[in-house]
Amino acid sequence: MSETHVEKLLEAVGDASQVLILPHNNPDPDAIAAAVALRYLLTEKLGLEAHIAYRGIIARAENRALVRYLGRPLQRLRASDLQPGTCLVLVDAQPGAGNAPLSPEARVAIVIDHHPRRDVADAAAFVEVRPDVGATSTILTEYLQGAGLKPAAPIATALFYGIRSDTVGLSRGASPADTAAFCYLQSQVDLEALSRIEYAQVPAGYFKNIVSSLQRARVYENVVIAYVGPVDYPDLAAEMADILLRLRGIRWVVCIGAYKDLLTVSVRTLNQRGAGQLVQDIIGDRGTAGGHGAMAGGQIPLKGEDPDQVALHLGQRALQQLRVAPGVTGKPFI
Ligand SMILES: [Mn+2]
Repeated sequence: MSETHVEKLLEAVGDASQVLILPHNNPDPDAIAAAVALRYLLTEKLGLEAHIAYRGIIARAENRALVRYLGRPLQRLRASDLQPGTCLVLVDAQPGAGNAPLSPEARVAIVIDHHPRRDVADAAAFVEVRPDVGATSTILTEYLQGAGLKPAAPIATALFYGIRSDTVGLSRGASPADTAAFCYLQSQVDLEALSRIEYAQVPAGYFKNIVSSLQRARVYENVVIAYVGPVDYPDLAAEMADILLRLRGIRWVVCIGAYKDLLTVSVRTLNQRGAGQLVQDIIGDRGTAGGHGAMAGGQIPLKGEDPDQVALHLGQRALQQLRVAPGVTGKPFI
């Protein structure tokens, strides 16, 4: 990445007195790492201290370990953070996306993301949306390189982990840019910290959720549909979907969890494409959906409906879309 490209990003900050960096809701390692790396870039190049704020919760054990390791750089977003004159930056998300922390009308100055491009992003002064890239952390690594900055171990470790988790170790949706960033960061990674993050201990409830997901999962040919029921935090359906995709003979997993008054849906496939489309097809206009070729997710607000009924309906829609014959009955596998 060229220095002039970095300059354009820095120019988009303009004369804002405050910069607020916002990852997507329930931020994952890629979003957290991208936010922290961008804050570092702005501090080094513009001498200003940006803040990072998020909506939702950081609950997954690995993500909690990551933010602990980084010195808790994220604060919960408060209404008072959104003062006029604040330069708003979205990372790993776009205006109008279901998991974006701002309304589509919010005046966002900078968007850096790798999800499929949305038109609303065009209103921002600086937009870098690269759906061909596997992680926003890759884009931020390129910015740091372009700016001639060598991040210290914590940021390098976070970016490395961001790329690794979003691309499942470069095996899903990774591009040559991801491989290049991954290799560049590798020598700067704090391996001990990385292992503490990746193998963070989990609460007992995690195993209870695994047991109930496995018991409730049903296999339809090469598709698993799992309605996990109530989950302790919204990311859990995604974690379970990752686990279930390892079942021999399976190419598609649709995992649904109920969190507060939301149903969260996670789709995983061994195919390199189709997950984002499937989650959009099954959710339709009842909620929001987004994602990539091999992994995608969405959510549906429950307006007093029975979560079990809605989940059942979503599962049936998924089977239809995946062309599983209507006569096929789901079988438990344990
Ligand atoms: Mn990402």
